[in-house]
Formats: sequence, C-alpha cells, structure tokens
Amino acid sequence: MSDANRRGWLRGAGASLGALMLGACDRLNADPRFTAMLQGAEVLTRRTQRLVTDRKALAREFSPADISPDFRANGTRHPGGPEYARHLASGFADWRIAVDGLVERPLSLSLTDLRALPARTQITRHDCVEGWSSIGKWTGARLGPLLDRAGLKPEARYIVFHCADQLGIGPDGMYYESIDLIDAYHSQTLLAYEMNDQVLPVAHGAPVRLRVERQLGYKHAKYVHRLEAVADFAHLGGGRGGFWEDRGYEWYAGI
Ligand SMILES: Nc1nc2c(c(=O)[nH]1)N[C@H]1C(S)=C(S)[C@@H](COP(=O)(O)O)O[C@H]1N2
Ligand SMILES: [Mo]
Repeated sequence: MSDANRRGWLRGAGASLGALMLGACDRLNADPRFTAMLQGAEVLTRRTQRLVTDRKALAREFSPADISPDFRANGTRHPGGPEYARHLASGFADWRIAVDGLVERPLSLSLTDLRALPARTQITRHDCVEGWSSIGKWTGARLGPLLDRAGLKPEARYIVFHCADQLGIGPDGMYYESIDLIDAYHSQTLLAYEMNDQVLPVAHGAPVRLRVERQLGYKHAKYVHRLEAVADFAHLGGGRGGFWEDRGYEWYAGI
C-alpha cells in the first residue's frame, strides 16, 4: 500500500461517515446519541491515525563511531548445500529474487537489478530476543519502491520472505518470515546487499537479507530468494507467518 493509498483508506472511513451525515444530519443532529457516536468515531480515527503514525516513525540511527566491531551472527551462518556453494563461488551472478503471489507484474530480479533500485544506507541497532544487540551499517534497495514496481493487488496484506537455508528438520524446516504492509513500506525497510560498506557476508545473509528496523532480529530474514505477496499465511509452514512464529514466537515483534 502506498502512502497515498493508506491516506485514502483513512479518508474513506471519514467519507462514509460524511455521506451518512449528509443524508440524515438534520434529524440526527438533534439526537444526543448521534453526537456521542460521532465523538466516539473521531476518537477512533485519531487512535488509528496515531497507531499508523507511530509505526511509520523511524528507528534510531547511529553514527559510524557506534558500529559494532564484531556484529554477532545468529541462526544459520552458512546455508550449506551444493546449490548455495555454486552461487557463492560465482559471486551470486545468477542469484534471483522472485517477486510473486498477489502482484500485477511478477518480477525476477538479479543483484544488478536490485542495485539499480532506489537505495538507502542506515546505521541501526539489531536486537535479538536472545538478549544481545549489535550496531551495523546497511545498504540496500528500499522495499516500498520495489513492491510498487511489481504492483500489489488490492488483496495483498503481507509480504513473505522465503530464505535459502534450512534451520529446522523436515519439510517445514526452511526459514521464512512475513511482515505487514506498514513495515513493508516503512522507509527504513530494505533488501540489504551491503553491510558496513562491504558486500553482505555469508554469515549475515549473503547475498540479500531483509532489514525491518522496527522489528526484533528474527524478522530480518537472511538469504532471501523469493518475496511472495499474500492475503494470509495459513498455507505456509506451520501457518503462523514465520519459522520462529511456528515455534511459539510472536508474529508482531515490534520494537
Ligand atoms: N534465513 C535466516 N534468517 C534469519 C535467521 C536464520 O537462522 N535464517 N536468524 C534470525 C535471527 S534470530 C536473528 S537475531 C538474525 C541474525 O542476523 P545476523 O546473523 O546478521 O546477526 O537473523 C534472523 N534471520
Ligand atoms: Mo534473533
């Protein structure tokens, strides 16, 4: 959802209320229950507005001096397997990121394509639920403009990130994550291909990882090879929207 669409949605709520008032305002204005209802709706709109505004606020950014000299790696540190090894050996020349699901124009992006998209660099703190934090500098393609290029269908509500590593056992062991469209269009949400001014290291998700700075560490999917726009995630893994969510973590990990 673009900013304009989101504003449209907020306005839509107000507009239908307006239509109601035009038709019946004379009678209703005299009714104290109606006035109370309107005030209630206004409080609700204000609350919704605040909720959306808060979620659009930027995560704190740091200075180069704050960058952790030893940013920790967690979970998968190398996806292993012959296919990933082949990609690594060729400098990920053939790596593709598919963008599909509920989109108007499915994409298959090379790293060169990704680097040509609107980019951002930011120095942020990564917080893992396990109780450690590290500060790093990330450069990547902003997710919002990328999604606009694919064109989300109106039914799309979440973006799922499919990863190349298998962290768990069995068919549901592949790592995946999902975020909503507020986080997807957040200006600090990136598909990062550089860390601390270097090509993204294998331990941190080479060649591409998600940065979604208002969320805890496990949402930051590494080794991303596919983005899927979905209306819900019942059909994926254990149905809870992510590898760790399927194992009991909260889906919404906002910080
Ligand atoms: N594909 C994949 N993404 C992942 C993980 C993983 O094991 N596999 N671990 C998550 C967790 S719990 C954290 S804290 C961060 C760690 O990122 P880092 O290795 O760059 O510190 O990646 C997240 N994304
Ligand atoms: Mo984590």
